Amino acid sequence: MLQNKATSVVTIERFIIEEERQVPDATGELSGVLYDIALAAKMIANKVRMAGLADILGSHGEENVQGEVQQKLDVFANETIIKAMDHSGRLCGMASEEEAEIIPIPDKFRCGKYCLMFDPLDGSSNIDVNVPVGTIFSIVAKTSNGTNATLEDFLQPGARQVAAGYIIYGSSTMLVYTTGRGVHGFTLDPSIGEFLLSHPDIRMPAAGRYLSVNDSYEQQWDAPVKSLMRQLRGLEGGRKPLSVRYVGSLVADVHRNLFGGGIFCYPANTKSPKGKLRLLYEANPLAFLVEQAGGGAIDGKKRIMDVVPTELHQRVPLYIGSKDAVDLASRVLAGKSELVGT
Ligand code: AHM
Ligand code: MG
Repeated sequence: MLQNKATSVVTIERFIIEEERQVPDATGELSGVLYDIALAAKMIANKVRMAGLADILGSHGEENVQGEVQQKLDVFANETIIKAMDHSGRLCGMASEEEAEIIPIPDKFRCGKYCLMFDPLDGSSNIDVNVPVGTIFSIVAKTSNGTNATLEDFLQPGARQVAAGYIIYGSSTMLVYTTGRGVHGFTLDPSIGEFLLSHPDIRMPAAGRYLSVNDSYEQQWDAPVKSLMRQLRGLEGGRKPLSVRYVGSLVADVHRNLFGGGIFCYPANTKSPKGKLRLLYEANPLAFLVEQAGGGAIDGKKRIMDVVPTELHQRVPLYIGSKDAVDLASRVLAGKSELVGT
C-alpha cells in the first residue's frame, strides 16, 4: 500500500531564525542580513540562468579596480547586492571587488552595525562558456565609533568574521554559509523560489581526493611550492597522489573540494608575488567556511584568518582544503625563502 510520507522542508528563512534562537542576545539583525543576501542571490541566479538568452554576455567595456575586464553580469550582480542591502538599516557600509572604495549607506537610510564585503560574481570570465560562477560574502561587526563604517572596520582579521558564505550558480544554485555554528548548504528550488536546507552540517573529509591548482604557473613558483605540488601529486614523498581538478572558478573549485576533500592552491609566483586572490572577500570567507567544516586555510606561512589586512583589495596566496593536505602545505612551505626566476 502506498504511504503518504510527509516531508519536512526547512527554508533558509526558517533555518536562520532557528539558528538565531540559539544565540542569547541576538537582535535579529544578522539574520536579516543573511536573508537579504539570499534574496539578492535569487535575483542573480535568475539572471545567470538567462545569460545566453538575454544577450547579456560579453564585456561591459569597463575595467574594474583590479584592471580586469568586467562582464555585464558582474555589473548586474554588484548592483543587485548593493540595492538589496543598502536600505535595511542593518549595514553601515559595504565593500565589493567591483568598487575601488567603501560603498557607503545612502544618507536617507539608517545605518546598522554590520559591514558586508563581497565578490559579486567570482569567476565571471567563465560565464560565456557556461562554467559555474559564484558570489562570495563576508560579514564583520563595526568596531569604530560613529555611524558610518570606516576603512578600519573592513580591515579586521578574518577571525573576527561573524558570518560568511558563498552562492554557487551551477547545475543547481546553492547557498552555503556559516555563522560559526557549522556549515550549512541550501539548494534553490526554482519552482517555489526558495532556498531549502539540503546539506546540513557539512564536514570536509580530513584526507582529500582532489588537487586544484593552475600549474601553468609552475615556472614562476619557488622551489618549496614546486616541491609541495610534486608531493601532492605523489611524485615525491611517497604520498597517495591526488586527482587534479581545476575549474578556474574559485567557488566551484572550493565547493567540490568541500565535499570530496583535497586542496585548492593559488600560490604566489614571480609575476604575482602576492598571489591573485583577494583576502577580504575571497580568502577570508572561504577560510571561515572550510575551517568550520573541519579543514584549514593558510597563506603559505600563517592561518589566513590571522592575516591582518592593510588594504581593502589586498591579495593573498591561498592554500585551502582538507586538514591533512593543508598541514602538509604548512610544513613544506615553512622553509620557503626567495622566489625563483624572474
Ligand atoms: P575574478 O575574481 O576576477 O573572477 O578572478 C578570480 C578567479 C577565481 O575564481 C579563480 O580561482 C582564479 O581567478 C583563476 O585564476 P587563473 O586563471 O590565474 O588560474
Ligand atoms: Mg573574484
